[in-house]
Amino acid sequence: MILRAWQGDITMLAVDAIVNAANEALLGGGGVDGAIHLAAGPGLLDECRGLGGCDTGEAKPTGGHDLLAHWVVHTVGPVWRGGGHGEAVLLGSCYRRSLEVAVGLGARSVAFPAISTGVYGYPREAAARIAVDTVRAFGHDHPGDIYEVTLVAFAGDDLARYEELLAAG
Ligand code: AR6
Repeated sequence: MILRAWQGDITMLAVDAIVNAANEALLGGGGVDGAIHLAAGPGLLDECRGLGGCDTGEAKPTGGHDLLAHWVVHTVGPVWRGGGHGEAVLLGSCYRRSLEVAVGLGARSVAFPAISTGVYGYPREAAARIAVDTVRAFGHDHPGDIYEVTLVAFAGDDLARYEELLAAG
């Protein structure tokens, strides 16, 4: 599996599946969730209404509607509450479950935003480590299932942080 980092707007990516950092209602929101719904068009919200929400650490798929991506995998990251409330396990679960769902769809390329690091307040450094470690572990455990995973950096020094972790191999 190729694991790479890229800086920009995830809604612009022509990959098989993009991951959405949603909330448990799965009915849209701000941040990357808002950007994805805006770019996908109202059909995405219509489809999300039928999903019945999603637990934190879990993931559910929809079509990509007007996006370039064929699918959106909606996952719900943990709200940061100081680190002693299972946040790291839940964040790792978001990455792993999103990849499992993507494989189930037949996706070969997947892009992730930095789940939980915006409104949900997860420290960016710790979150980047979990993202890289969890996706790498998935690639080792499921060789050949996914061709390429893109970690999308949007804010601040996320790109440099991802690149440092990827170089450390
Ligand atoms: N492309 C890529 N990354 C983005 C984009 C974009 N277009 N826009 C923002 N980011 P957040 P959370 C980055 O707040 O912390 C929503 O209201 C952003 O810089 O979108 O998981 C949901 O509905 C940050 O690094 O998601 C939930 O209620 C990362 O995406 C809640 O926010 C995640 O920030 C989820 O909070």
